[in-house]
Amino acid sequence: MGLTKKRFIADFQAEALHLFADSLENLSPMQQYQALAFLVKGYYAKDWAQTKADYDHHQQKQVYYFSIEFLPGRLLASNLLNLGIKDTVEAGLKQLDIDIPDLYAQEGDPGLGNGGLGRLASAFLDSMAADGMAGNGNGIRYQYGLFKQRFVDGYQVELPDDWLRDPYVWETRKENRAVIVRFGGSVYLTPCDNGGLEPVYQDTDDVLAVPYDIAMVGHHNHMVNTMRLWSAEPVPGHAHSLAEKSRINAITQILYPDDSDTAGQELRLRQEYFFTSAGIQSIITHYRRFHQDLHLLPNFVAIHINDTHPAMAVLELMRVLLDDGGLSWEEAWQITVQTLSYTNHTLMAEALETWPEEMFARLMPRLYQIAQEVDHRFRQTYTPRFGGELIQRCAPIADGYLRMAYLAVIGSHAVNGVAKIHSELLKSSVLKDLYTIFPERFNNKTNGITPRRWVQVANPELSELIDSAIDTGWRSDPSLLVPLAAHLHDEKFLKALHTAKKANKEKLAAIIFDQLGIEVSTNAIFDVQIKRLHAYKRQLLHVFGILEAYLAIKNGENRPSRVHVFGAKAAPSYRYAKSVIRLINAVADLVNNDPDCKGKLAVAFLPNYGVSLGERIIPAADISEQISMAGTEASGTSNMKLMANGALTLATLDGANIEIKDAAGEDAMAMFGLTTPEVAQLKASGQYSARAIYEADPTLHRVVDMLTDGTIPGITTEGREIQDELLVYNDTYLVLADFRSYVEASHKLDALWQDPIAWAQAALKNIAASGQFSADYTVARYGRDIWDVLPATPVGHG
Ligand code: DL6
Repeated sequence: MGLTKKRFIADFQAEALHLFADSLENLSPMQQYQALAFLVKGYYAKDWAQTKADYDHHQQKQVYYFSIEFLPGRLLASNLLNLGIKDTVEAGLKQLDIDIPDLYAQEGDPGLGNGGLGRLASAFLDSMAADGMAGNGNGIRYQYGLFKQRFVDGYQVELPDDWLRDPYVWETRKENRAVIVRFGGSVYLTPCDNGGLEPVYQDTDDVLAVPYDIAMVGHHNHMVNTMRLWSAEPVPGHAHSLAEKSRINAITQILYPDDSDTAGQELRLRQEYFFTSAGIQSIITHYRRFHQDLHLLPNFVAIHINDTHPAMAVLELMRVLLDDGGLSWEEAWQITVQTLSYTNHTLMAEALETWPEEMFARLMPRLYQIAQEVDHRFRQTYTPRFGGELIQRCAPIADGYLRMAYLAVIGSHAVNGVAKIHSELLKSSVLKDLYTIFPERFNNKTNGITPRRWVQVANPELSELIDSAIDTGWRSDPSLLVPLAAHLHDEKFLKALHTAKKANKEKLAAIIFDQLGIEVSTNAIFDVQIKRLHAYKRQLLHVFGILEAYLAIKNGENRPSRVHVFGAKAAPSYRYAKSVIRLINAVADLVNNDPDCKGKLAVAFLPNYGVSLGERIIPAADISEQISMAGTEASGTSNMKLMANGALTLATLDGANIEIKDAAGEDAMAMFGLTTPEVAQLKASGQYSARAIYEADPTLHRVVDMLTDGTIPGITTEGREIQDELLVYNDTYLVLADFRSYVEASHKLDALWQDPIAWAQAALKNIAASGQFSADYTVARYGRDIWDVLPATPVGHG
């Protein structure tokens, strides 16, 4: 948009006056932020309305991305960037003498997700808008986001994340689009006029689903899509008791701080049905404003099931088509399968959702009837060809449970994993039987990230350097980063790369000092691991690497200086993960307070990791730790963000690390550890003995002993628990098996660090190859292969 600095300043002053009846300079930073955010909302409002009108007018096919989690991060800077007015606005703020970083920091960070899955969903919404695809998000407006993490005596303490305490400027309540979601009661079928059967509901618990819409602003294309988050409220005019009211409010009150099990089962199930039903109903209502014929639904609507949480979209869409649309089962089923698609994000058995039949039938009796019919027909259709045993293994209902991943595959025309290896493993393990039946449905869509946020907004130093070398085309088309590799032998450029990294390290060092009181040297290697705390991600292996270095330093060995930076939340009910947090903090205390380690080794565990903290850590990273046991991390996305910022990946051959290796080259990273087939073979052989490895490696022996011998003060209980997991329960995630090769790979990086030019070259190779992981290309591939929706904005050659 053609905005001048002068005009912006006048608009901003007028907005401040309008909102707060005062002049800008008298407002608090929070008020100034709100005035600016409201102003920006006004700048795109017309495009938002126009985009919706255009989609309706051209009857463009719409994608609805159903996800129980979204992690949009702060929106002010990214909206300004996408509108093309960031530089103008910042120049205006400067003229007004407003502290720009402080202003941005006023914005809350909506913690509406746990980790990678939620962030990916938000990246996809951002990219669909950038690509000019008609993409909508559909989720839950949790009143409390993921907990705020604090450390007290090294222990994780969870505080409520009351993110709506200050008004959330970006949302717009759409009361006129509210729908009713029905729970419980009973349902029976009765003959109706057209000779069929129609359901009659009795004694249902009705809940009003009220949508709050948030704009997803496209990059420089005047297109603005919508993320719709639903809030549960009592139905006006219904005589709800107080207890009923609080049960209704509870539906959208909290996000489950756990992505790996179904804690709080019944409420979680209610949440899933709530946002799925509200989404489907509103899609069909909108569709029916323009079309009579429901058979054409797949021509105009694609609904994507992000992990299994919205898998009951299969049943809910069937319900609406059968009961409200009056279609036959066969017609409704064909439409449903053509409309739906599903992404699996994990192979972990504990994360594959199942629901007890009794609970499901009690909460959603009509959906349960439909599920039984789906199950019955599935068995009837495929048993003759595939045999009863295979069908029993993969039917949607078995042994008293509904199996949501299986239901999602059976009710979708496309199923994908999120990295090449993960998609292959789906076919050979958890979804093997369904792959046998429906091979044509399976495909891979490797995850992607938003370089606009992770490079352009988070790392202006690097962005400007790239501009100076290859011009600005990469900002819209990150595949144009490839020619950066021409600077591989340009020493001036390599030095400038180092300087840009150093500037980001200075900023992170200031945050570390501010938050933890730890002084770190920015000449050190910044070695970063940022992700949910889970045993399979093996933060423990990283800790063991630190202890190995600690022992070496105590032994007088000279190593390049390293600062180990962690960011990780553990699910409150995940005891082992919390013990690892306690251990990391205890190791930090040990190392940071040991004079022998000064300037050589430091550990900083920054609390409350989330999108905004990620934006501070990632640009400063030299090493990206991606060290899950091979075959467990579906893809990972922090690996892509860190790579794009020039960090060298220290990794197992797991998830998207493999594709990063193929893109950047093996010499631009450090790979180690058992491969997925080796892990599988070792486990299957029954020959693995963690104790034998421990006995055979004196350094490892010493490291494992440190957990309980008092060297690391304050971890008596946790140290024992972790040691038992390794030596008594035989090390589920093969930490000891990979220890030696991990340490060797890490030493390889130490050696490379001694040659700053060689290091900068490796960093450059990563940056130049990172463009292919832009989510703009990922969603374009979803559009082409799955949704049948083409980008309206050219997206380059990713
Ligand atoms: O696909 C996004 C993200 C992947 O990058 C991670 O590898 C994967 O762990 C995560 N999966 C989940 C699902 N639940 N669990 N566990 O969050 O998805």
